[in-house]
Amino acid sequence: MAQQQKSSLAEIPEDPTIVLFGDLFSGKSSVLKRLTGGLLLTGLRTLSIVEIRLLQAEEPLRKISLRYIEDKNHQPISPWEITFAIITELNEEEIEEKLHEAQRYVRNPSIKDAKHTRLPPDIDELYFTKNSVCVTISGPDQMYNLSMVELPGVVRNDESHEQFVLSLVKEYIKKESAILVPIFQATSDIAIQCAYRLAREADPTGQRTVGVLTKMDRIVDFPNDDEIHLELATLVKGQGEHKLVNGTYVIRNPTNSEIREDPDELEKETIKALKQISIWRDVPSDRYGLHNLTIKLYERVRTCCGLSQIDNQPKLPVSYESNETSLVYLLF
Ligand SMILES: Nc1nc2c(ncn2[C@@H]2O[C@H](COP(=O)(O)OP(=O)(O)O)[C@@H](O)[C@H]2O)c(=O)[nH]1
Ligand SMILES: [Mg+2]
Repeated sequence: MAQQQKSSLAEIPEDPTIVLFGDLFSGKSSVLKRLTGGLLLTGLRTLSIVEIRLLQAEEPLRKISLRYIEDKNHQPISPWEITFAIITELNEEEIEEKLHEAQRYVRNPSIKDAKHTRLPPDIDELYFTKNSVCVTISGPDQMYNLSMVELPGVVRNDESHEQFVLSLVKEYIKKESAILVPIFQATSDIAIQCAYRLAREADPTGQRTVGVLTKMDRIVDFPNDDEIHLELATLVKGQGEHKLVNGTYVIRNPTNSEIREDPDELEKETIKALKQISIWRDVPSDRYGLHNLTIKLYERVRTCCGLSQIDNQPKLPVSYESNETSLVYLLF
């Protein structure tokens, strides 16, 4: 009987999870920030797993919780989770501070009561960890339960960290409920970026994958470098060695010195310059920009939830304001 219960529970489909993965500094946090409409994410560090959960609930609530699945020796434990802070009423700076603290608490799993126990002054028990920080955004208008996860970036100068991150990414993206979002950066060779191989191994047909190509503004100034442009345009069309049937989306994020500028305007400028280059002219126009990426992800989420694409089309905003094109906006 107990066995039966277990197997029927295992069949309950998990909520769709959009998983962002790729090399360190490829632009994962920047893309996540824009997908969530600039939501409170300035306090993220590259070593942590951060999950944004959008949930249907009666009461509107925003909170940070800590999820522990391993101890200070990286040994698996029965997963447990605690609410760390209710952030509904906090301002951006306060949320950033809470996020910073939360990311340290999950690296100190011996602390059982994070709310009432101080952090060690400098050294954490774990340098990298599978324990994660979760930001929950819930409310009555939320149409789907959906998570977005940014996984730590892959670095190549530290083998134990590299192995850790690679196995972590594999664990997340093998699930049927995962929507794979490999983040490629235009500034280095696609074939050597780990995201390409990981996506191909976990999703050979490409059905669950929606690629993202960042930093095209850094390449657009070299229009005569045909080989590079051809490789990138082929990736965007989904016609590379790994056939990405959903394509790859050209996303241009602000640099650190452009934080105060409108990201959509910057993106439009880069796209305009790119379309001047002949190789890019036959790339479908719906492969450019955050707005189109959002629509594609929305489509994948609906498919994952078993909903048809025809009825109840996304209530897309007419304007091109960053907040209004965000996935959070679409899904609320
Ligand atoms: N020029 C340019 N810089 C970008 C772009 N996307 C991200 N960056 C910059 O690349 C750096 C790393 O970005 P981040 O999102 O933190 O990468 P992560 O480590 O993958 O999360 C930051 O300085 C960003 O401002 C882009 O499209 N163009
Ligand atoms: Mg990051």
